[in-house]
Amino acid sequence: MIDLQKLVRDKYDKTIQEASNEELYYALLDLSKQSSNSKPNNSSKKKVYYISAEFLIGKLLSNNLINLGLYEDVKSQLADAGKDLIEIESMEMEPSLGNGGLGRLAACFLDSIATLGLNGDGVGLNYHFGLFKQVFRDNQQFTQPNDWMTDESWLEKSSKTYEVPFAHFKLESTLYDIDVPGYKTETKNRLRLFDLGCVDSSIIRDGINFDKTNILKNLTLFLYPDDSDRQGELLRIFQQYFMVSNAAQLIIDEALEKGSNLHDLADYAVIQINDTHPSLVIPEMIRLLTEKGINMDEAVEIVKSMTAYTNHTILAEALEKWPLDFLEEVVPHLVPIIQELDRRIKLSVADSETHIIDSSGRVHMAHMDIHYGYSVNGVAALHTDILRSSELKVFYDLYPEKFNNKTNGITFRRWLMHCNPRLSRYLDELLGHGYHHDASELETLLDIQEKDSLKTELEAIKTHNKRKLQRYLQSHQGVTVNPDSIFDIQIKRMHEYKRQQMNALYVIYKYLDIKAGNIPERPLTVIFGGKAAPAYTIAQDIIHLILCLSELIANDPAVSPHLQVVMVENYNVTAASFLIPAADISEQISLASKEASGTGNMKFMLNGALTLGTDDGANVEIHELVGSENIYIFGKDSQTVIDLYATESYVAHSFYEQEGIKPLVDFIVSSDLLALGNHERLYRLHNELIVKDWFMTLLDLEDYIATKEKMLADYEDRDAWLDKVIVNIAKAGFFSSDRTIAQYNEDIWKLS
Ligand code: 26V
Repeated sequence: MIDLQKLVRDKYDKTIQEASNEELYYALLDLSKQSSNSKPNNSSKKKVYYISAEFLIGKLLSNNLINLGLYEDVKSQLADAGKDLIEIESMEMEPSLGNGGLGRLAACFLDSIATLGLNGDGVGLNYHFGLFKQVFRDNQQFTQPNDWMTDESWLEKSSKTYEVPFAHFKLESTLYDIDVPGYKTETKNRLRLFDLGCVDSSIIRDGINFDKTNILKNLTLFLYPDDSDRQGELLRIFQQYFMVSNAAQLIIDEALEKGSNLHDLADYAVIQINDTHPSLVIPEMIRLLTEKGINMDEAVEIVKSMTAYTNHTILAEALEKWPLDFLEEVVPHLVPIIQELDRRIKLSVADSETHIIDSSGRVHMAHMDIHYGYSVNGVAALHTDILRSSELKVFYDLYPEKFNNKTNGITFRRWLMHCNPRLSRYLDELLGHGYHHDASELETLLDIQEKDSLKTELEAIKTHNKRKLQRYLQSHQGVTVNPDSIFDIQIKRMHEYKRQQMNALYVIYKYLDIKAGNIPERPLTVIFGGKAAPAYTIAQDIIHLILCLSELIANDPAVSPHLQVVMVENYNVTAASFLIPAADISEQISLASKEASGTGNMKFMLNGALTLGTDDGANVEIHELVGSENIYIFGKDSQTVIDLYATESYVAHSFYEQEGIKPLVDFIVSSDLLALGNHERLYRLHNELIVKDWFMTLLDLEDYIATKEKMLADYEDRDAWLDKVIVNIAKAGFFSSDRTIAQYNEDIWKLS
């Protein structure tokens, strides 16, 4: 039992009642840090280093309290003093050190690695402003720096520093650690974030612009600075090399401390490369080993036996290829090593598609990972199949044994226990605590006889969570939503392949239908959330369309009682934790074959929403697990889509001409919307959909609308709907990241 009164008195000379929420937050920060500090670091011999440019950890207070076993005690002591933990944790700044799924996955993985008692640290960069803060003005997205770092925080400065050599200067790094306590474990792991002392935020000008050439001042300022120009690309290479050189030095250091002679380095360390951003660790590790006296052939073999690569996308534009002369400019000492690695491949493999350096002198990072690592994995069964059969087929033919699938997962500590305490407590009462450690035990929910009270309770929990979201949206952006409506939610990065524009076309359909006199049985609230990359014009246009629709509908008294559109401003992990437990419908509507996995789909399912989705990414596995009667699948399948691309036979215009589709698309440039919006943006989006529509929105639109209408009708049979909800919660256990990490360990890392 902790003495919270004493803690607050010692720090602030106040009682809990007298202390402000901010003071209570800092007192609880101290408490959790002390508690995790008292645990030893995991010190077993072999360790996994999960290197990633992104760790979207979100706010940590509640999660750490849960993992440290302090949550209930703290919550009740606060409640006794009339304080609310939700309000106290709202004082914490969210470290947005990631873009979306890839970064959030890394954060879930750290939680699971620690929880399974495995020795593994995350290694990345300490971006001072992380991902930009999104604000809406004139129905458009604007960007501001997200100043998340405070004097007292989870970051602990360590005494480690390394020298990182660049072409014209050397930089000395500093290392910050964030403790990662597992769920009720004896030991802890860490997230190691490298930084640079001389970074200077005064170079930031309006919004998030800054001098991209001033590396000493900008290196760790922002996550993914805009790389649409040469300077931006060079900065990305500076960041990536800074990250991996530090990582490689740390790995060697820790192995030497444990008694490695470097020849046996692979017995001490395994590196998981999270997408290609950390790929330069391969030549850097070889460089460091040869510097320490190991010959090139052996260094290559050592690195090969300790490096594994995860692919997170099949989108060609996202596969990194750095021009060799850019690398020459930033890290000339790596160039001969990369050339040598390429030379060896060219000697043995004729197919130029597999070469590391292509005929235009560009270095294909993924190719280097596949040739010089021992494992290549995709992140969902369908994704891995597509890698094997098409995207990476030439490599699969060369190295079939390297390819494996690891279907993504999510940590139930954050995405159930923390974000949905009512549901989690109810499941505890019904099922006991076994599912906390073995999520597959959720399936026993299917055996519960008392289905009626179960349904009543699930309904009450959903309503409670809708009210909680209502309060959040009210305070967050002054929007009032109706908790008696159906909550239909699409939250993820803005991207054409994710097809938020298709959902917006549904909204237009519904708006016109209500205008035509078809009043729905129950109001519908369509909620979007997501940031668009600043250089991604069409994604900004889609946000603009959604915001204009939201305004149009809100101001139309004939429609607004029945339909509401909300675009959540600055969607982030915190917002997700309010949105997901409140959802009835989970929108997972990417063009089949394009979403590698998705992880939001898993979070919604676990929290009792039904999926409206295509057979894409992990939706395929959700579909298989819950059965066709418990999910709403629509649209063309991945093979059809792949064939359409191969034969170049998708013609958007022919779909546009269809009777049901043309009026919806044309509404984008109707006088109603043009009166509210920016003409250039709306016309550009309209034109894009008709003449290009690269991600085939119109192909699936009709089926999407019909399936959503069916879903809304089905919602009215509450008994049948809740049966489906129960199956979804019960089958969600497979998507625990504890399962994913156990598989990574079993097949790839082999830690004891
Ligand atoms: C990156 C870029 C960068 C350049 C512009 C276009 C573009 C488009 C997509 C990406 C994706 C980067 C990789 C990524 O975030 N993948 C996500 O990884 C998640 C975790 O495995 C997975 O659930 C998502 O399906 C996948 O999109």
